[in-house]
Amino acid sequence: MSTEVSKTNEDMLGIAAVERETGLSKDTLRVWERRYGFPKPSRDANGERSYPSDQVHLLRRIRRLVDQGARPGRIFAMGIDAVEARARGETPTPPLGEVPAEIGLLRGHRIAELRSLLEQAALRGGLYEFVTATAAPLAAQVGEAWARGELQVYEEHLFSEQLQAVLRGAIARLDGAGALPKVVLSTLPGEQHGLGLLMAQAVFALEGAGCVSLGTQTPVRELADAVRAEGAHIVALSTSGSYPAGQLKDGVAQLRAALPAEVELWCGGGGSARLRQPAPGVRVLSDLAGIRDALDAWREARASA
Ligand code: B12
Repeated sequence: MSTEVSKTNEDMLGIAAVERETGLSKDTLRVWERRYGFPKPSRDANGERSYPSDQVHLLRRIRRLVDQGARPGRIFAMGIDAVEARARGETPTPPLGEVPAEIGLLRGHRIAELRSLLEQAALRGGLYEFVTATAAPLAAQVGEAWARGELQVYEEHLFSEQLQAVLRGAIARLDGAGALPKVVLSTLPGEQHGLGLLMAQAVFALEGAGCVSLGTQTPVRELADAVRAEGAHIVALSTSGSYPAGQLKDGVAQLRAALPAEVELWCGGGGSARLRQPAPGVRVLSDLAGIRDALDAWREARASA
């Protein structure tokens, strides 16, 4: 299956036409672009904003929801599908399956289109659905295509860069100021895989935790220093299946010993299942959905302490 995402000039509208079509003022269009990263116009030959018709269609749907009383910040965080479904009194619909189109764009080196397809998927279905139902399966498919020799290493890097940018943009739009618990996120030295870490950060932030991500490969001592400096309550580690099991056990044991006793250590990612009998104070989360339950348990324990 391939989704046609190329644009001809006739598909593109200037800002005045978009204002007429959607009823959203030019100011609103520019403010949303700056604040929420959507719409995302390209520039025409004169440097003026130029909007493809699929973005105009989404803007019309957003306008309808705003007219019904939905706040734009909520629409951009939850996704249009979820807010529309809620307005109809239904549970949210699953996101569109666009995986093959995205890999097709990657192989065709149509990177700007890949990026906007990912951004629109995140906007339509909301960040949680995007992470669990689009980004994670897509990363796995890219990995499989690479393992079969259908994608080159640099193409996989290009993909990771686009997905990271989309996830970082969406996370930055969530307001985590003063949120509890405070979670420091990283991977152990030698673990370069950072997409799972970002996905976990997105879910922590959506569940109302305060996130401090150190990126990948933080030395154990530095991680413990960061936890103390930030006054964090939890360390979340991400480990892929390629990380050597012995190194993982040693790294987790060293980190546990370096952390204050009251700070919890939560491990996730494809490699963490190998921590079969985790030491006291170490918790293995089997998937992203486990973050919500673990946070609920942490908050309950704190409330009753
Ligand atoms: C992109 C990518 C890379 C990029 C990473 C770039 C980056 N900035 O992240 C680069 C090119 C660096 C890379 C390198 C390698 N990679 Co690689 N890579 C991938 C790919 C395509 C996606 C990576 C990814 O982040 N996955 C991680 C997430 C999305 O998956 P996950 O770990 O299962 O996590 C899920 C959950 O567990 C959860 N989760 C993750 N973290 C956390 C944390 C918490 C707290 C919680 C609750 C949940 C949670 O969220 C995820 C979504 O559900 C995968 C394919 C795949 N199937 O994942 C291969 C893959 C992981 N790589 C693999 C390999 C073999 C390697 C290399 C060894 C290749 C080589 N020979 O050099 C090196 C190792 C580098 C290193 N030292 O770390 C293999 C691992 C095989 C295995 N044994 O499992 C995979 C599976 C590809 C494959 N099909 O063979 N890779």
